[in-house]
Amino acid sequence: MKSITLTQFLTEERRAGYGSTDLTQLLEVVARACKRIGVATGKGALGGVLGEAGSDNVQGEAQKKLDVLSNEILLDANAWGGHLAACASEEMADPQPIPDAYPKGGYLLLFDPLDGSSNIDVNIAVGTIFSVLRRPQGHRQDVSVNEFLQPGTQQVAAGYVVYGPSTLLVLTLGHGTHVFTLDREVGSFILTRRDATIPEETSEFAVNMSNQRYWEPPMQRYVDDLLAGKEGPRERDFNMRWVASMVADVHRILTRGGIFSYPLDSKIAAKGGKLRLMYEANPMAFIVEQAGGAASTGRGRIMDLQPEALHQRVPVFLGSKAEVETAERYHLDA
Ligand code: FBP
Repeated sequence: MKSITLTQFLTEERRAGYGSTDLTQLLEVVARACKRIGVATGKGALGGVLGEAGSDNVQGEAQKKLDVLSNEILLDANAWGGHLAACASEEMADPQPIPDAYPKGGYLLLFDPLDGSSNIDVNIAVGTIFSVLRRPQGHRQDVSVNEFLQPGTQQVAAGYVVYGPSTLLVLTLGHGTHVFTLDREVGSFILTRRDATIPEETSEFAVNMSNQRYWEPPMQRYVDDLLAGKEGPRERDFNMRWVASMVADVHRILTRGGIFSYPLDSKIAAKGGKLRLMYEANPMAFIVEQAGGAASTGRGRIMDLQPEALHQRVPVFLGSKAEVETAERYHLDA
């Protein structure tokens, strides 16, 4: 099969009415930046990138050196291209406007520069997650944080990169979900799975079970019934997986089905959840829905949520459609 590069794929998508020249170039810049993050991640201790950075992010979490480095790589790469008006990141309290030295474009980029931070120092797959929005009509010169607070349905593109045994880019422009593998010799992302689809049914769930005693009663019942297996009301056995890197858990689900959940629990209730809506839940929801899956808070579609804050957190249930709907029923019928 003739190999299709990311550039060729985006050009064909554009001809099919998905995206624009600016969006194509923006996604190529993001992909190139992720190649650099992949190189830094791959160097590990040899690159001096392991361990803590000695600073906290806006969420009050200790930043890893790779969190800070990945954030800088994405900001630098996207500063001069002329496609963006501003970037927002898990590692920055406020959006960063494009420097006045460079032309501003019509798009807004949000990212989690290094997802799965707790796995960096133990050499388990980590990733980058990103989401692209258009600037609202009639916006003023200076970018305000309110311009970013658009529902997930307004995303024009979303993706994640997994830095694992191979480096994979998973992307949607609202016309299916597609997987690219980095050819490390050539340095190009090559299309290796077009129109990825998530099986409707699954017998595999992913959740941090150590939080069980803090979960709401509906979640307790839902997981109790999964664990009861074929002797229980679900009448079949379920397997469990938890990598603790959302990108890796979601990629497993994109590959063979499953349900990923980070539900509300009494430890994080005041924060509204663990995972961030704008640069974790929304982009993953867009990718999963475009692959035939579903993404819910447990009580409603994630992408229909009207964001109230840039670093807002939400409960997350995503993956195989029928299983996400089942999890929702446990919460809505409660
Ligand atoms: P960050 O690493 O970007 O902060 O992301 C949060 C995250 O690491 C997800 O990737 C993962 O699914 C979850 O937190 C793991 O949570 P826990 O440490 O409770 O298992």
